[in-house]
Amino acid sequence: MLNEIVTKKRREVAIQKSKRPLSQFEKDIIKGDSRFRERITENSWALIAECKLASPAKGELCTAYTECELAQIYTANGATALSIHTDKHFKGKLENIKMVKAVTDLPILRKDFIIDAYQIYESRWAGADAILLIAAVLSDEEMNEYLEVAAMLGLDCLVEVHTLEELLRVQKTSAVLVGINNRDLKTFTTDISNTFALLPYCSSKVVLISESGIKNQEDAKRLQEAGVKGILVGEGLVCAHDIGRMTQE
Ligand code: IGP
Repeated sequence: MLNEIVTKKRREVAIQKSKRPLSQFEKDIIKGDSRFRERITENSWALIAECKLASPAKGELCTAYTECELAQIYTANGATALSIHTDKHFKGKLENIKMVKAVTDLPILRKDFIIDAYQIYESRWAGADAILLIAAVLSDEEMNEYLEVAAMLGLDCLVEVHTLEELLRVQKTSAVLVGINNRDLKTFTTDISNTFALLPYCSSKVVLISESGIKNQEDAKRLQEAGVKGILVGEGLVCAHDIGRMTQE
């Protein structure tokens, strides 16, 4: 699944680059420091609430709300930051960042498969505060280059790992925000014990976020007690009976 998505993404980015070269919009990019990492570190516990309408594994997840409506509910109920999908496998598009930005003050993470520096410029242009970098699809050179480009533009990075090998690679870079993904992107199955298994290998220098498969308050509490700084939750919120209450809890 992951390879397929990344192959499509490379094609998509190549087309986009020829349709709208960076030189055409580079002057419109507003640099300046993002508040994403700061928001996460200044709080004792962080919830990155993901406005997730669909996923490749489960199809449609939410029909009752739009991304903007979800963003408003999460903001009103105390989320720390928001994650917005811009990849089409999740029913996302780049414009969603601008739309959501208009209805919230919370910092926004662009959720996509970043495989080209062009997408980092595009993220800043769209108003994202942070981008996701997935170690599984990037070489060490790419990771270092993208971290540098993002820093130059004033964007924060959440660098995602799923395996110990990826965690050790990422800890050799300048990454500070590290996400342990409980979802195996090859099979799309989730298991939060992945966070507990990798925790002993995490450097004290990184700020840890546990991502995916977090279903309820009990999962959140166990992760908090184990020492992670925050969680990234999509389905668990979007599929809750009372989204607002779940966000608060
Ligand atoms: C949210 P969940 O299980 O709470 O809906 O997961 C988020 O972690 C997940 O969407 C995600 C993801 C990714 C999706 C994390 N990393 C990389 C696509 C690509």
